[in-house]
Amino acid sequence: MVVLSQPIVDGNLTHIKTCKAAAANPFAIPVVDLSHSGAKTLIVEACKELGFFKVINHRISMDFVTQLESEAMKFFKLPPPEKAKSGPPNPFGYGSKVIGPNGDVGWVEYLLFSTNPDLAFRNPSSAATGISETLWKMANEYVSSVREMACEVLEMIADELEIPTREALSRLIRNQKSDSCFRINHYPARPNLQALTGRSLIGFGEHTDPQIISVLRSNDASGLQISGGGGTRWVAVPPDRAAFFFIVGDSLQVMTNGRLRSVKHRVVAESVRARVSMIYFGGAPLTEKITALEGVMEEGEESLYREFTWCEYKESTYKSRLGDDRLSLFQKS
Ligand code: GA4
Repeated sequence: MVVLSQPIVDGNLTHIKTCKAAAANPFAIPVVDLSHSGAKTLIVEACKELGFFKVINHRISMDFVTQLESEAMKFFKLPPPEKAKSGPPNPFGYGSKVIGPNGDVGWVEYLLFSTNPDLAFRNPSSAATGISETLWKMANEYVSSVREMACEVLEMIADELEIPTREALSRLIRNQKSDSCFRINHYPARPNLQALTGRSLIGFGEHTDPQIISVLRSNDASGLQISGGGGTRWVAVPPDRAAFFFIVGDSLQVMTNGRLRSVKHRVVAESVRARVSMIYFGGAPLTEKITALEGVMEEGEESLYREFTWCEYKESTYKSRLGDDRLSLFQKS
């Protein structure tokens, strides 16, 4: 699908990219039943082929998740000046339309938190935050449960790849110093836009996640698309409010020397329903070397990437634009 930066007819939206309103190709997204004995094989297959899969039977209470979602919506319904008290997101806090520090924009507003050990904005200006105690508490509890599930999945990956230490990956995000974050995105509905222009707004532009693994959960509004067919087309991911979607990040690609692949994804804002998604990004501690794990390489296999720490990669990430190929800077030629 071709993305144009052509302006659309609406004063405050002219800077947001649009794409054809037509749906992306449907595609069978791999589904993993976490309680099934063959789960680890399916997970690794999906991570190799697509870098993406859906998890069911995960034991996380959906009532709790729905409550957290409505708490988050209470925040997003506050008047803009109230929400702005929790911003700007540099890098953590409330943000609206602006994504990251280098000029990316989208039809989205969000809360971005640092997660370790507890949720924080690490931004002194956001002391007078409009975020309720309940939202902080629930978001913290949510992150702990999702982190545990991510650890379980990372241990299955290590097992299946026959990495000698089962905790080689999970220890990185369980670590008190793990540099992880949590984001709640709200993509408001935009009822007249498609009728007016025949185009859809880009909510969150295409990118790969720099961390190890991301866990996404959304309400029933569509919009998430992943790059499929070796990067030749966009594939629509049907929403499922009861499931979690796992996204392989750049760090995991490096740690498996390219066996598992980070996947490009984006969100196209739906015109009729507002989309709310929550994403936990599991990252390594800043000083950790991001390099192929012991036991992953075949004899004589060369590392595809030069050695770097998560801190170096993160710094380079924050210098890049959302859609840049960040890993190519670390690839051996
Ligand atoms: C993409 C994945 C996560 O949402 C995120 C994003 C971060 C941000 O929103 O501040 C970045 C983006 C993400 C990659 C490139 C830089 C940094 C915006 C941006 C333009 C929190 C992350 O870790 O990297």
